[in-house]
Amino acid sequence: MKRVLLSGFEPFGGMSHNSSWDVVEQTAATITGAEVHTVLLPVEFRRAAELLVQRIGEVEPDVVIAVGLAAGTGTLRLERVGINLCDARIPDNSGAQPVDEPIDAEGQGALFSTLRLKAAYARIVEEQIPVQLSLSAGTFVCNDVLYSLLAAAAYADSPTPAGFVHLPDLRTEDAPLAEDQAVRALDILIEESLSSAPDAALADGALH
Ligand code: PCA
Repeated sequence: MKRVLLSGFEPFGGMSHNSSWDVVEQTAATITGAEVHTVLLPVEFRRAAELLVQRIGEVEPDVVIAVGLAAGTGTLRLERVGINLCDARIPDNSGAQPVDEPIDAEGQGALFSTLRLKAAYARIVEEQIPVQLSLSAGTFVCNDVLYSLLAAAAYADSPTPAGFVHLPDLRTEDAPLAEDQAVRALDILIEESLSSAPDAALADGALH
């Protein structure tokens, strides 16, 4: 059976929960087509990425999907790109607040998700789950994890498909989607990304 590694985050920014971990746990409990491993990451620059990369070494997954919370957004966001920049508007959970620092001084400016995002996007839309392809995971810890994950996954002996999904806060009264819809979307993304076929060539790019 194929192995999948999912990560979620601890709460941060004064919140008491983080929907990313709810959804990761629920996905791991319900999925049947793959062996799902999980890791809960601290909201800390560097350390979160290091822990995820360490877990990749232990699990040797066929696909890695990191999940994070983007409170205040109205859709699931399939992140296409991680950028080599830390610029924190608030301190992370250890008090660190890097401003305009590279993640890797020697690294490339940006790295792209290697999940089959467009194929998954089309199927998630078909199921009427609010979703968008996103060109920025921000410059906080989630972007640090995405960039570092893509760098690690790319330099492995056999590159592992890897990427990131941002979720709205699913525990608010006016949450734009239900937890089981987020789980279903993640399930679709896993299924698509375990396929070795090239991504679907859909004209879904952003005009601006
Ligand atoms: N969201 C933050 C970090 C942890 C999380 O769940 C972010 O978007 O960077």
